[in-house]
Amino acid sequence: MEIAPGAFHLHRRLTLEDQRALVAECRALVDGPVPAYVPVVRGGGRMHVRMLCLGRHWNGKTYAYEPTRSDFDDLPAPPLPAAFRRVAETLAREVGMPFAPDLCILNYYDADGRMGLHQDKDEAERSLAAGLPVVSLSLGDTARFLFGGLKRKDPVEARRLESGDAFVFGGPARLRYHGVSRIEPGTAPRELDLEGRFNLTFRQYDVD
Ligand SMILES: O=C(O)CCC(=O)C(=O)O
Repeated sequence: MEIAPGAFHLHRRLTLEDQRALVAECRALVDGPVPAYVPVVRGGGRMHVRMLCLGRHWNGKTYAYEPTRSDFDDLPAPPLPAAFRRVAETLAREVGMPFAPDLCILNYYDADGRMGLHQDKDEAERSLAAGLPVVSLSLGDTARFLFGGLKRKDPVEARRLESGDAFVFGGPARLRYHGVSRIEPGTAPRELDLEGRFNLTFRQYDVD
């Protein structure tokens, strides 16, 4: 399960029952009073996901975190649900990493969804230096997940992230490039009654 130092792929880690509960909460959130939206990033490109940040908002124009969505509608980021936080803490503990997540980026991918290779490096310097992990949960359709190195041009490994999988990268892997090249439509477990994919990435903005 440790695929590289500090990077763990926990295959089918969540039960279907847990997945169903998380999917119900994701659905309510993305279509709730502070809905998910398609960010337009620095340079003018539209992302290929619908995004909703919980706990803290990630601004796609400034690449900085902020309490309200000043790049879109000025609404406050909804709080991080306690149940989400507990799942992420448990997963980090399982792989031996300290973690007190206070924010989550929830992305919805439709059949054409994807995300270019990038590093998650907008959290506080101390959080990155401590190697506090990113904990990622996949729900619904399978994603072709790309996991590279610390430089953009490093070789990239493709992994299939299935519904219920967790992927944790911290310590020496915290700043590795990663992305999603495509979704495999129609692969979500029937029991979830979900077209597309939710991905939740939990982070801890700063050390305590
Ligand atoms: O959807 C995924 O598996 C990756 C998401 C991601 O890279 C991110 O939110 O920064």
